[in-house]
Amino acid sequence: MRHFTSVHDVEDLNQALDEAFEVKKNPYGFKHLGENKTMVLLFFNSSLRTRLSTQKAAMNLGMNTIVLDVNQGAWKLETERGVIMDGDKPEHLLEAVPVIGSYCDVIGVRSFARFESKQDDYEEKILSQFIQYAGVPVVSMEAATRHPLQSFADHITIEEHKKVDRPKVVLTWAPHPRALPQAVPNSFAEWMQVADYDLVITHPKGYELAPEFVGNAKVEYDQEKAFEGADFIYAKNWASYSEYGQILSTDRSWTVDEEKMALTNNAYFMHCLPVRRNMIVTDGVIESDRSLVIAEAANRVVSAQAVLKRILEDL
Ligand code: AN0
Ligand code: CP
Repeated sequence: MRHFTSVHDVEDLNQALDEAFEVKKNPYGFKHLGENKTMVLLFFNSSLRTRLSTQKAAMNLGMNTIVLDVNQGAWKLETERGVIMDGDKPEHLLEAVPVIGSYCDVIGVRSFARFESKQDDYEEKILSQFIQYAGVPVVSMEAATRHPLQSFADHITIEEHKKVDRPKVVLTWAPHPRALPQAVPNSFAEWMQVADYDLVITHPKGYELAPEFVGNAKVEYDQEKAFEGADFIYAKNWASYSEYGQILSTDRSWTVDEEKMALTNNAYFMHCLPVRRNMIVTDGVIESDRSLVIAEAANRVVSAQAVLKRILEDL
C-alpha cells in the first residue's frame, strides 16, 4: 500500500481484516518493519483517539513518531495557490509539505472539511496536495470527506461482535449543537458497503449524504422503522450536504435512547467518539452493556497498525 485515504486503497478487505486480527494478537511481532523509520503526525484539528492510537500503532511497529499541531506552534499555512501572501499566513503548503516529507518516511494528516467550499472539500484539496508533494506515503487521519482509520476500526469491531454473516447495520443521524463534517458517516457508509453488510441510513430530510457515499444503501426517513431488527446502531451527527455545512435540525427526538434501542434486535450501540451525551445518545444507552464505544476506540490502534504495517512492507 502506498497511501491510505479510503477503503479503495485496501486491495482485499478480508485479507486486511485477517492482518488486523493478527496484529491485535501479536502487536509487537512486526517491530523490525519500522526500525529507523519515522512517522510525522500532522494535525490541523483537535484529536484525542487518532493522536494517541496512531502514535501507539507506529510505536508498536518500531517507528519513531513526531506529532505536530499545525495551529499551535507551527507557522500558519496558506493553502491557496497564486495568492499574494500579505495576510496572516507566513508559509505556503507547497513548501511545508515537501519539507515535512524530507524529515520522515510516512505522514499522517488530519484536515477536516472547512465548509467554506463544498467543491474544495469534496475534491480533498488539502489531502491531495499532501499526496502530490510529500514524496512519502500519506495516511488520512480524517480528511474532508472520509475518516478511513475509524471506519476500518468500526469494521473490525463489528466483525468481533456480529452473530450473523450479514448483520443489519443502521447509520443514524443524531442532533448536535455544532456543524460537524460528513467524513465519518461518508466513510462508514462506503466501508460498510464494501464489507457487504445490510446498511440502512436514517436521518431527517435535508441530511442526505452525497450520492457517491449513499451508494446502494437503503435510506429510511423514519428512524424507528430503521431501527427495527437492527444488529448494530451507529450514531453520528453531520451537517447538511445539500445545504452545505448548515444545521437544519437539532431535534432531540432523534437522540438514541433506551426506547429506540428496544426496537432493535438487541443491537450494539456504536459511536466514533467524542460524543455529546444526551444529545447524540442517552447516558443509559452509552453506559449499557451493549455499548461498543470503548472497544471501537481501542481498535483504532489495530486499524492503524494494520495500515502502517502494509505501508512499511511496501516502502
Ligand atoms: C469530528 C467529526 O465529527 O468529524 C471528529 C470525529 C472523529 N467531531 C467533532 O468535531 C466533535
Ligand atoms: N474518533 C476519533 O477520531 O477521535 P479523535 O477526534 O479524538 O481523534
